[in-house]
Amino acid sequence: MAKPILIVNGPNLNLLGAREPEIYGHTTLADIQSLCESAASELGMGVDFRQSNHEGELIDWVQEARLYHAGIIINAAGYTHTSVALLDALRAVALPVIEVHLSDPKIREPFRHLSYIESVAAETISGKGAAGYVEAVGAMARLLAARG
Ligand code: CA2
Repeated sequence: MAKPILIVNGPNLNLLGAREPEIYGHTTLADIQSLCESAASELGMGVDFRQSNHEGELIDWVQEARLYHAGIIINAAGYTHTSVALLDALRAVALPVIEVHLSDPKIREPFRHLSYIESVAAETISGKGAAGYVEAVGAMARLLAARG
């Protein structure tokens, strides 16, 4: 059985659909999980979809992915712009990484313009809402197929 893709979501994304719909839309994280599961299943893949508000837990999951997952799709949320530690973990596991954001941080406040994750990501998909996650699943399938 092929290893699943790990989809990691960072702090506050559990609030999706309940707060700030003008920025993040009305889709909940559970809706996004279902969309990703369907997209992956159509491509013959599985996904392991997680969210945490804790940097250390996100890092533990990334480290464990080395053994249990084929690649990592990550929306590190606020940690995108602050976490060298998460970047180090992503570098250490040496799995294919795709960065995804619901909004486009590059056209928001200046403190969101720096992404630590970007340097390790094969691709960054931003500003497409939940559809960006589905696109990321397709992109990961192509990356994994190209690696053989
Ligand atoms: O656009 C994205 O996906 C972000 O990663 C979302 C982060 C933000 O810090 C990044 O700059 C861009 C924030 C996630 C917080 O999500 C909320 C959802 C609903 C209500 C409040 C926060």
